[in-house]
Amino acid sequence: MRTSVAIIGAGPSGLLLSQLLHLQGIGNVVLERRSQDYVLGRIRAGVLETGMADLLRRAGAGKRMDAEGEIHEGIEIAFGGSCHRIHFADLLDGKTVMVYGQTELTRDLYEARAAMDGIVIHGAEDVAPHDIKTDTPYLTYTKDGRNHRVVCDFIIACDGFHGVGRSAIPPDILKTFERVYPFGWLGLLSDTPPVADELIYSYHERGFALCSLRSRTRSRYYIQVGQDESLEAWSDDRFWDELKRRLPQDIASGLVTGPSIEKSIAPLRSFVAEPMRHGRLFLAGDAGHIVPPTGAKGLNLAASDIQYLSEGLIAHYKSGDESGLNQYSDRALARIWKAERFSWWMTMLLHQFPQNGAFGQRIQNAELEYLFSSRAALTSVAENYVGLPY
Ligand code: FAS
Ligand code: PHB
Repeated sequence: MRTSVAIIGAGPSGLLLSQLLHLQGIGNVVLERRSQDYVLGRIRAGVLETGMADLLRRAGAGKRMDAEGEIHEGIEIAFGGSCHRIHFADLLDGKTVMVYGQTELTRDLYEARAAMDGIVIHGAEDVAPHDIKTDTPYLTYTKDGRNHRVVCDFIIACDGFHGVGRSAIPPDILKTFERVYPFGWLGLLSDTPPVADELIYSYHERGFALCSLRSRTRSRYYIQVGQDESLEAWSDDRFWDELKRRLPQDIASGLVTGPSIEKSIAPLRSFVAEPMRHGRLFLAGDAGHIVPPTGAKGLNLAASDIQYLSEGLIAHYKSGDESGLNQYSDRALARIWKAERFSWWMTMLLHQFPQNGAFGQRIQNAELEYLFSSRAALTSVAENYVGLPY
């Protein structure tokens, strides 16, 4: 097969890029190793920056988000037994975030791809990039026991943290930066009404907790757990009891519990790969970077990568202008590192680090008290949370 752009991975990054290119008449193929059901079965992000929401609308996949998503004007930070609001709209002249699950937006992107007869090949195994330093790179893969080749102009690795794209960059070229946190997030999804109108991030001596939502009838909760914690050790009842202990009394008393429809533990790490281009291979989304989900940046960084990359590819094909592609890595990394900083800072602020001792806890408490004593500090958190400019 021959196409202009070969994309590895049908997560939000790959599907969004595929849709944006197709809308400009640029042929592309997406190779996904899992089934569509598997991709849609993953429960991940919930908060969209304006940039991501606008990109989905431009991709013709924003209708259901605008109908079913929730506009949130702020978040709550719980500490010292009560909640404290960060009011984005007040601090930033009306700026907000959209609360709409990644699973749903991925479904919307799939539907938009199908409506345009986009080519998304599932069950593509052993995907491998070749000749990425030439003008005729190609991908090989196997499906149903048969070998296939996709000859293209560009290969875009949207294949996530565990994908193959990044490893195609020679080790003497690729630099990686990583911090692994000594805990994970145990997440639970339930068809119960959210405990509050907005998200609550809770700093508590027993550990971090987050109360989020997917709709007025579906809630998403997280609690910090040990790095080696096993899911089997956490019955629903144990999860609900622990969550209540980490919330202010007035919030905990209003928590509606119910059976989990999904429960999983995600490890937390900060990770960046540089550069995000090597010859005709580009990295986008989690293939190039990972953030701890505390700042709700993971999916939103994928959006700015895809915006920059789609602009560069469209300029290449429409006018032979290579500047967007040549600047992509530096431009994307400049925004990535600012989001890495914010996500790291939110994680260090709100989680328990026993190894940091009592001094560490005093510093966290001082940080929180300063934050809510200073409009400047609140404005800084707000502008990072709603999303820095592209
Ligand atoms: P993805 O990982 O979503 O998609 C990559 C795709 O490539 C997958 O479908 C995979 O099957 C496919 N693939 C991988 N290797 C392949 C190969 N060799 N061949 C073909 N296909 C291959 N972000 C937040 O903002 N908030 C959160 O709460 C949050 N929670 C998360 C929880 C977990 C467990 C994880 C892993 C991530 C979480 N994230 C969160 C981040 C997440 O939302 C990502 O930022 C987002 O999925 C990025 O999308 P993609 O770059 O498309 O990568
Ligand atoms: C979620 O709803 O899954 C979510 C929201 C905000 C975060 C992380 C996860 O920071």
